[in-house]
Amino acid sequence: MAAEGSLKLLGLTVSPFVIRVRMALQLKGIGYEYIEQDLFTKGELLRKSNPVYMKVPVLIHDGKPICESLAIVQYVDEVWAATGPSILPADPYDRAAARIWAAYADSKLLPAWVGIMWAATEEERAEKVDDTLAAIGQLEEAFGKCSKGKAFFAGDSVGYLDLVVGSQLLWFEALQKMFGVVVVEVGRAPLLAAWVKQFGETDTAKEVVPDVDTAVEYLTKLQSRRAGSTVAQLLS
Ligand SMILES: N[C@@H](CCC(=O)N[C@@H](CS)C(=O)NCC(=O)O)C(=O)O
Repeated sequence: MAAEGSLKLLGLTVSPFVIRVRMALQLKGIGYEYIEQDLFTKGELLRKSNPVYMKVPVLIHDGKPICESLAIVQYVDEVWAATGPSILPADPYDRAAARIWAAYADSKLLPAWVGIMWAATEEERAEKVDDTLAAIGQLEEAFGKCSKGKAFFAGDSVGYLDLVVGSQLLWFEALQKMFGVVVVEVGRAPLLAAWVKQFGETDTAKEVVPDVDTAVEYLTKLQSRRAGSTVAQLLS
């Protein structure tokens, strides 16, 4: 296990990308120093650690920075393979499926719901809601296949795909609160609706995910500071 101080995480509390990394570290029971970043000013440490994208999360392990949340979660799983539960499935086919659906969740689902928040017109918002629900429909099917009848994407307990999709649930709540949009609706996605409930009750979610009001406040602040700008700096 990493000693305190040799593992640092540069993050933003409400970022789904950061949340999934914190969940991975929580699952493994690994201690780390968390350093919240101001993405409006971007400090020296972030610029130096992730000079290509200057985005969070960045994990700094013994002075070596690792960026991109999916790469970080896989890194954590490999480096601390002997600590805590495995995050990626052991079976190569299941592992490939989890990676494929994780890529889908980030490339299709996430931009769709981010689009709901930043839509310029009601028409555009309705389009983004449709895109989001279509992606949820795909993930409902994926859940059926991956979970094999169990409670989580990974089976009996939380794994890679649970973290990748689960890290976005905070914002689903925020979307409901701010725009009245129900992303995972029991009639359309019964398996995912049951999973959302189960996932929310895990220690992983309880210890890592902030209160929905934190997300709402952050978005409200962004909206006022970036009127007319795109979402690129928040979540892409
Ligand atoms: N693909 C990246 C995305 C990370 C990302 O977009 N982070 C946002 C916060 S949610 C960020 O740092 N934005 C700052 C910027 O775009 O300048 C990952 O998976 O880590």
